[in-house]
Amino acid sequence: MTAHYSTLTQFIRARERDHPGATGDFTSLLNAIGLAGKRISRDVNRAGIADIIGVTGDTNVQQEKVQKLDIIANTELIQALAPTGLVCAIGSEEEDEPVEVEQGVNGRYVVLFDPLDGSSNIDVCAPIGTIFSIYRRKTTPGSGTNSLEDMLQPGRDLAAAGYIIYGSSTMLIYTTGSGVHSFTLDPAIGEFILTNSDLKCDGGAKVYSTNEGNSPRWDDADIAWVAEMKAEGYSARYIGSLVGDFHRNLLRGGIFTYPGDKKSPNGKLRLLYECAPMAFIMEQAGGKASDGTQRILDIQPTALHQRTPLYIGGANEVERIERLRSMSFTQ
Ligand code: P6P
Repeated sequence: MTAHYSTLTQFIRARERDHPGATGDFTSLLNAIGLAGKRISRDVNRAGIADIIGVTGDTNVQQEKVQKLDIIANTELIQALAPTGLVCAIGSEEEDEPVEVEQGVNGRYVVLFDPLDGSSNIDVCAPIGTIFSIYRRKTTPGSGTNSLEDMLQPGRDLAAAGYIIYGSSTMLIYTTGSGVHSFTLDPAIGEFILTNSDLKCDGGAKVYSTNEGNSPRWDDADIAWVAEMKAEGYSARYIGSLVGDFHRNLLRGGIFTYPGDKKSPNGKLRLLYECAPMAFIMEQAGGKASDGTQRILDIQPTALHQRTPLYIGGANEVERIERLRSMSFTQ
């Protein structure tokens, strides 16, 4: 039997053929994101040489220092998506407000992304990534789009979500709700090659991933949960880059948490372009994602950059912390 060698485009086209009436729009969208991912991968891998490491001196709407590569990645994603004519508006961690896309006035999608999550880790060569959400437009084309209405949709309505991780290799992982598919970039030919057509989070690794440095500000449920993990022999693994921590747990099992605390009751991670896309992927891979009391995918967003506590990974671990948190509420 010949080896099944599928590029990202071949794989998506084959699956579009499974959906009668598919227009090929989705292939164009994901190819555009893949193109931006190839450019960002090239830039990240030569950052120290091309003098694009470091900060711009600005701070973004998140009050975080903006890295030069944050802006480069943000620009490359917008430059790749706009010409498709399929995207009416773009939401980005690096943009205070939605970006209306002139070429996409009749576009049927909105795309939100964190262009380079974990970018403060670039200078130490830790894995970083692009995280993206794709929603179907709710407003009528030509109706003077209200982009926020198109963007503030719960994760359960996502058309697709994915991430590109720039690590020891560059990988693109996405789901449209029919399983999780992973591709590895072959830089020699500039193609993302299929590596797993139905990725499952069933590795069973006893790993918990959280920033325990914040524990003095945690509530008793989070403190109790980590104590239980330690008592049961779980190992701690924390890169400090969501895409890196998430990808390890997706492949091997385990749980990642970024709880709310006394200083930041809603935690640090953003719902629309970090937590919801990762929750969609994790649920499709057989895991769970919660804010401690409800599914991440059921949260109705009210603001573009809103944050949420995040507990994501193996179903058993997430259910355990939800039980603990419900008990602490009754104490
Ligand atoms: P802390 C990176 O800045 C990021 O947004 C995520 O990628 C990562 O999971 C988190 O922040 C790390 O935050 O407070 O542990 O450094």
